[in-house]
Amino acid sequence: MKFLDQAKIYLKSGDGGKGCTSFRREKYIERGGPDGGDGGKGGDIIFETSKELNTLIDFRYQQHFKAESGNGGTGRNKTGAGGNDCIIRVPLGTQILDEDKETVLADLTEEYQSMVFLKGGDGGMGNTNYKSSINQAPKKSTPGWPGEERAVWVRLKLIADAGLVGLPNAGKSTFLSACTRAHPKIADYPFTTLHPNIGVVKLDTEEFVLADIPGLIEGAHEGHGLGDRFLGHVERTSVLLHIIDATEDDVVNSYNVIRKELEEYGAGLSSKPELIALNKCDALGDELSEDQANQLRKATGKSIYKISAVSGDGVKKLSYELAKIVRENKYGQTA
Ligand SMILES: Nc1nc2c(ncn2[C@@H]2O[C@H](COP(=O)(O)OP(=O)(O)OP(=O)(O)O)[C@@H](O)[C@H]2O)c(=O)[nH]1
Ligand SMILES: [Mg+2]
Repeated sequence: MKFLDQAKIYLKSGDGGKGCTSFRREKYIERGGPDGGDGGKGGDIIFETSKELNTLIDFRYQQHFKAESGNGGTGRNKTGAGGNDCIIRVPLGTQILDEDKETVLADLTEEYQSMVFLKGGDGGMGNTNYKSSINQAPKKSTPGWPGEERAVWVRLKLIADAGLVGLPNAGKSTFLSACTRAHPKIADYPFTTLHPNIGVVKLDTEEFVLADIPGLIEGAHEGHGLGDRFLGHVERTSVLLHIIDATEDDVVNSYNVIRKELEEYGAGLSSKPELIALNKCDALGDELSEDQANQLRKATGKSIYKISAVSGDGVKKLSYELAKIVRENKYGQTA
């Protein structure tokens, strides 16, 4: 699947149609009054969410969107036809940002959410509107109001319930493929994952969406590695699963590097509930992995889940723990 999570696009709503100047002309009726109709309204620019989409890739091929202009009014008091709206379909979790790339103008998080973003211009007035007791034959009509024009950024922040974080090569994508039907790229080198992947973890009676993002390294917030912009995709999750490679010499350092990046990124990531998994325990054997787990326990004061994403050991249990936190966070249920 191709993935694109931000794009700049140019929008223009339709101009209003011109009002018409016209006079009634019929046999035997001399000096028929004004009968110029109003112009039609220009089409709106509308954003609409669609569950079928999960990337903004379509914007790589089209950046300009224009709604139709309204038609001009005509004689016999006929109003011009309104211009067609331009409907732009976006995935759930899409934000519309101003050109500064910071000010959030709209946040489209719900299914079938539809939002008129730029209104089409109103149609101009036909001369019928200007008829008065002192002017029975006004020639005046007005042009339509212009549509609005604006450049914006669209940015996708995936809507997932749980997010995977960790250093490159820790086994995040392997974990995703172990508990969902997603098939992310997995390989024995850093930065295998270049864009987020999502999958649905299905348990007996519940399910949740898990997001896998590219690995972070020290200084990611300053642009090192792939940077930290993919962290946006786990901003809306209920819980983070921090995956640590047990075969690393200093697992506590691995943990701290990522925690620091989460803090630097902000957006509440460092205060989100976090579960810690020590992965690749199969490669170390029981004793050594217990040593590593102890180091982490001591340093963090938290439970450490020993797992192997390759053999599947401990993955189910951890999935249930994640589901529990998601449930509590989303629905406020503890049972
Ligand atoms: N022995 C062992 N190897 C593992 C385990 N989990 C992952 N690996 C291996 O570790 C390497 C990296 O795995 P990935 O899942 O691609 O790691 P990642 O964290 O997604 O890496 P990036 O996408 O680069 O951030 C691959 O060669 C995996 O086969 C595990 O539980 N045991
Ligand atoms: Mg990966």
